[in-house]
Amino acid sequence: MVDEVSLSFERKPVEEMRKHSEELLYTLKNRRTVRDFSDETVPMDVIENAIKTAATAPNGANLQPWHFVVITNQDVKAKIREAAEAEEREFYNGRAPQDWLDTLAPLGTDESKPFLETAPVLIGIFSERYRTNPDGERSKVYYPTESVGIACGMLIAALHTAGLATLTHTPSPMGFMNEIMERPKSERPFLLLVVGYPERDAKVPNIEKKEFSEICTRID
Ligand code: IYR
Repeated sequence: MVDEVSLSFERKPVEEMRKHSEELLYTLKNRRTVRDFSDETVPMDVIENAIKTAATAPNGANLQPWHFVVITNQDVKAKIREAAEAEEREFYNGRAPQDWLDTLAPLGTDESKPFLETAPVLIGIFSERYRTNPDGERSKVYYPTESVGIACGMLIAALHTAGLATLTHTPSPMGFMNEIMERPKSERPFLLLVVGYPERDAKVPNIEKKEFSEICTRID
C-alpha cells in the first residue's frame, strides 16, 4: 500500500511565474566559476542551508544516495591540496591526451591548486555505489550519478544565490577523497566543491554560453 499525503503546491499567476523565471535566470546567468578565492570565512549556516537545499533533489527511489563532507580545517585542506596536485601533475604532464589539454587551454588551468587551501570551505560530495544491509548483504542504489549530479547542481545554485562563489573541482582520480574525508569504499567521490568569496581582483576566462537556439529545439 502506498502511504500518501496531499501535495503542497503553490499555483502562481502567470505574471508572477514570468517574474520568478526571469529573476532566477538573471541570478544564475551571473554565476561564474571562480579560481581566485579570498581566505575570508563564510557563514556556516548558509553552507548548511545550501546542503539541505541540495538534499531536496529528486533522486532514484528516494534513496538519497549522497553524502556531503564540509571541510574548514586548515590541515585537512592542505592534505587535500597536496593529494589533488599530485594527481593533477600527472594529468597535465602525461596522463591527459593532447586534445583534452588543447580544449582546456582557454581556461588557463594547470596543476597548481592553491584555492584548495585558500578558500574557507571545501565540500566533498560522495555518491553511494551500493548499500550494505544489517545482515551484511549488499543492496543496489538506483541512478546514483543522475541523483547526485542533480543535487550538486542545486547546491551550486543555492550557494550562488546566497552570495557565495564556487569552483567545481574534479581531480582525477579522486580516490584520495575517501581516505582524507574518512568515507567508506561503498561511496564514490563525485565532486570537490570549493566555496568562498572571490578575491578582490579575481579574474575569470572570457568565455560565452551557447545561443539558446543551439541548445534547445522545439517540437510543437
Ligand atoms: N581536473 C583538472 C582538469 C580540468 C578538467 C576539466 I573537463 C575542466 O573543466 C577543468 C579542469 C583540473 O582541475 O585542473
